[in-house]
Amino acid sequence: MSLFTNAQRVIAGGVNSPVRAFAAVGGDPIFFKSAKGAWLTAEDDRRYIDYIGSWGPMILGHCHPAVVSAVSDAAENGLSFGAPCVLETRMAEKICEIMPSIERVRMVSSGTEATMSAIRLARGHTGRDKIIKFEGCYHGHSDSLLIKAGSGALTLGVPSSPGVPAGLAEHTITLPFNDINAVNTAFAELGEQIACIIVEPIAGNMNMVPPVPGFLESLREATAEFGALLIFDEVMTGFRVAKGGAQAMYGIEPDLTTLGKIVGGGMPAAAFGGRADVMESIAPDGPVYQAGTLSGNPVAMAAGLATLEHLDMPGFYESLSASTRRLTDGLAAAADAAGIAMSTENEGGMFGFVFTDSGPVRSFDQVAAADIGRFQKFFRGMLDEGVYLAPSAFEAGFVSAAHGVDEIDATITAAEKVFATLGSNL
Ligand code: HOZ
Repeated sequence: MSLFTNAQRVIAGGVNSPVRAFAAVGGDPIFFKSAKGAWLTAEDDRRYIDYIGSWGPMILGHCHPAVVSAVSDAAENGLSFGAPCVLETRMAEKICEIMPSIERVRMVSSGTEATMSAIRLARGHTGRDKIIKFEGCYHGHSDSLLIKAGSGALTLGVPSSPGVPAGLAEHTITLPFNDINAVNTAFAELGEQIACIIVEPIAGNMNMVPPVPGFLESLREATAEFGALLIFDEVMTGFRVAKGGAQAMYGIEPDLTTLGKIVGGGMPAAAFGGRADVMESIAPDGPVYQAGTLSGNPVAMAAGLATLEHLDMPGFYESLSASTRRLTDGLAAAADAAGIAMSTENEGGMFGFVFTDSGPVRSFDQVAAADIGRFQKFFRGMLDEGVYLAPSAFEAGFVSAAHGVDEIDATITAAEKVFATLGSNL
C-alpha cells in the first residue's frame, strides 16, 4: 500500500491541508522524512530542490543551525507555560522594530488565527460588520474570509466554501484585485458600513500578483476617509519580499498587519498587530475577545526570534533577491527559447510564474485564464527532474538563503529539459 493510500485510511483526504494532496497536478503527494538547506529528502531517499519552503517560513533554509539550537535550548526549559515569558516580549519588540506601523502585537498560532482575529478586532473597534477582500486573495480559512478565496480553495475549485453561513457571507464584499474604481465605488455606496479592507499587498495565493501603482494608496485613502481600517495580510510577504514586508517596500502604513510563516521560523506561530489605539480594543484592555493556549509558545518564539535576528545580516536581502531574480530570469529565458509563453514575477525571496501571453500578470482574470494544463505538465516534469514546486498554479514560490547558484542553475537546466518536451505555443 502506498504511503498516501495508507494515510487516506485515517486522515481526511490523506493530508492535513488540501493543496498538499496533489489533486491539481495528479499522482500521489511525496512524503518527506528530512530537510536541510535548500533540499528535501523523501521517504524513498530521493532528494528534491525545494521551492515551497514549508509555504514560506524557511527563509534561512531548512534546519538552519541557529534556529535548531534556539529551539533545542528553549525546549530544554519547557515546552509551554500558558503564562507570560520574556521571549514573547522580545519577539514583540523585534516585530515593532522591523515594522513601525505595529505599535502593539498579539501572538497567535497560525495565519488563519491572525487574520480571523484582526477581522474581529476591526469589526469590534469600528462597530461595523462589512469587510472588503479581493478575489483570489487568501487570508486563511475563517468563515468571513472563505469567499472567492485563493490558494487551496481556488486550486480545488471551492473558492467560496459550503459551510459558511449566508448571513455571514453577505457582509464580505469581494472586489477585483488591483481595481481602484471598484474600491472607490464600494466606499461611495457603503463606506459608513465598512469595518475594514483586508488585502495581501502582493497577492501570493493566486500565483504572484503585485499591486498596480496607486492601488495600495487608494485603499489607504478610502479607508482613512470613511473611518475604516486597512489590514495588510503580510503572512506571506512579511520579512519575505523585504525585511519590513510589502508595507516598507511601498511606503504604506496599514492600521493592522497580520504575520505568520517566517515569524515562527518553521514553528506554529503568527501574529497580528498595529495601531496602539486599535489594539487596545482587544481583551483584557478592551471588549474584543481573543485568546489561545499555545499563543506565544516559548519554543515557537525562540525559532521565530532566531530567524528574525538572522535577517539583520548585512546584504541578506540583496543576496536573496539576486538568487530569486537569477531563478526567474533563467526560467523566463528557458521558456522563451522553447517558444513557451510565460510571465514571471520576483520580489525578495518570493516568485511566481504563469503560462500566459498576457503578462505582466496584474489581475485574477489573467491568472484564471492561464494554461493550467501546461502548468501540470511542467510541474510533473520538474518533479521527475528533482525540483519540488508548489503543486498548484495558484501558489507563489519561495527561495531561501540556502539556495545557492548550484541549486538555481540546476533548476534552470531542469526547466530547459522539461520545456523542450512541452512544445511551443507561440
Ligand atoms: N495555505 C498554504 C498555501 N498558501 C498552504 C498550506 C499547506 O498546505 O501547508
